[in-house]
Amino acid sequence: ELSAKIEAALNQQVEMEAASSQYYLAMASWSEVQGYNGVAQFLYRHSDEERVHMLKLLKFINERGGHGIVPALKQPSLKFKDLHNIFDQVYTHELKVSKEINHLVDLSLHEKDYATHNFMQWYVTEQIEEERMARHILDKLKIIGEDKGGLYSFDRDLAIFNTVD
Ligand code: OFO
Repeated sequence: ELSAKIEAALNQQVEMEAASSQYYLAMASWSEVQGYNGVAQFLYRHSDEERVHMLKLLKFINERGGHGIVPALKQPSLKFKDLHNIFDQVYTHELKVSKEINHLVDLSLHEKDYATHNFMQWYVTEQIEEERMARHILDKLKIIGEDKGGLYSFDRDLAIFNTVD
């Protein structure tokens, strides 16, 4: 059985994952309009993965006798300066998500909710991967700088860059 405190915290995380999905969807759409189809494919996939993260939490809440709340969503940023700007935002956002996940892990221990603590380990592992991926992409973009040929190859490579959800 979930305590009211844990249920509220889990629902907050539902909202964060849903917001992540929206952010990445807006980035995908912008990239597609700019002609970066590979980047767009990558971001559409990433947006879908965030929805899966959201659903997993929602179902866990319901399984444990709570009520998973479908959140209202704010409109995300629609315009971006360039790809550097997009992936800077992805990285910053993932760091923020990791912080929230850690907070939930902390809280579940504090509340002696070991089932939630155990469930959250999947997210801890996932965030290692999310941060690693965002850092890896930023490193590549740093090498490329403003080189047009580099950006062209980057876009092509991202179409098949695998993310693990
Ligand atoms: Fe849900 O992992 Fe990214 O935000």
